[in-house]
Amino acid sequence: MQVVTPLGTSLDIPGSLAEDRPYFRPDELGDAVRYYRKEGYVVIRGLLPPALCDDIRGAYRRELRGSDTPILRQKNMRYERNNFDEDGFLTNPIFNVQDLETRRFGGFKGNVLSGLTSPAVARMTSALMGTGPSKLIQTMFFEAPAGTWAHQDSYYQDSARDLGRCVAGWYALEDVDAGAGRFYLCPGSHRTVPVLRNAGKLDFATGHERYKRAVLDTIRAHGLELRSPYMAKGDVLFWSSLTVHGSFAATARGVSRTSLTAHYLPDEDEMLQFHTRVRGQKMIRVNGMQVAQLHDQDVLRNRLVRGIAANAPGPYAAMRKLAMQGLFLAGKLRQGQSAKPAVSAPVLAE
Ligand SMILES: O=C(O)CCC(=O)C(=O)O
Ligand SMILES: [Fe+2]
Repeated sequence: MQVVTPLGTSLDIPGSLAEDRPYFRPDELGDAVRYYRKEGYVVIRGLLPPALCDDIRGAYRRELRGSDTPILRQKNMRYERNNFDEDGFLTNPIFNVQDLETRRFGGFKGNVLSGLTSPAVARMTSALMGTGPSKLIQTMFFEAPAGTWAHQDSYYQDSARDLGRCVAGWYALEDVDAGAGRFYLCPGSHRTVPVLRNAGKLDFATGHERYKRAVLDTIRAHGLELRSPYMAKGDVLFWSSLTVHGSFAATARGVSRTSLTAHYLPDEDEMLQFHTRVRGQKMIRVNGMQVAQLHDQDVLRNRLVRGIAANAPGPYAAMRKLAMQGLFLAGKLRQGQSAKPAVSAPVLAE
């Protein structure tokens, strides 16, 4: 099927399993790791049991879909109520499922975390990182096509030890139609392009739109390939925090791309946020894996913040923006106005 890329070009992407590379089964660990190191991503077919995918979607429909509780969202980091497109698919993806209030959303949260921390996943993420055990630091839930801009995850979060140590997974909870805004990545970009720093003209507080344009310019300048694997229910695509990726705009109607994404770090690494600060996180343990929480909604104080944020979104957003600008300004002052990144050169995954 032909889709339009963010460069305005047209691209043929596989519409079925038969049209794509076979990639790897969960037991082909060594080959999968070699592929990941070379290409900056790998697909593992059937890593999540299809029955669990159905359970997650069922719990979403039961607990979340009809709820009017404000929830933190991936697109704008605001507490919002659910929004749906004309086809009834959720358009504001959920940020950090692990922070959802257990009393309201316990079934959904439990099913999601059981998938994202399963022993099969833990084995894979730690093998891909080539370190010891891995921990889960961030999650998202999508239903409608998102059309996410091209980026390297490193710009938003990475390991404070070395850039590129963070591994993320895109979990298909259904067979994803080629017209439903499929996830894409640029193979090999973790090795061949530099890390675009969250600093100076491209910083998150004042230069986020410039950053998005700079990533597209980088894709053009390096002649990067865009690749969009076919994702069947239970397949997981892992990529490096240095690999350029995003998702296409929808080209068909009435199709969803129900999915989870999850970001992992080696257990002992701290999380670096915006290439600027080490972000401490509260850790819980699920399935033997450490899971980081940022805005745990089981804590009253966080629910009060949610109430303020949801009822006065304007002032809350303005406050957040100011805090963010302060963060980058403080960074620049520390570095003698040089806008030099807080970390040294990345260690590439190869
Ligand atoms: O699936 C998407 O639209 C983007 C997901 C993504 O970029 C991420 O989770 O890091
Ligand atoms: Fe991403």
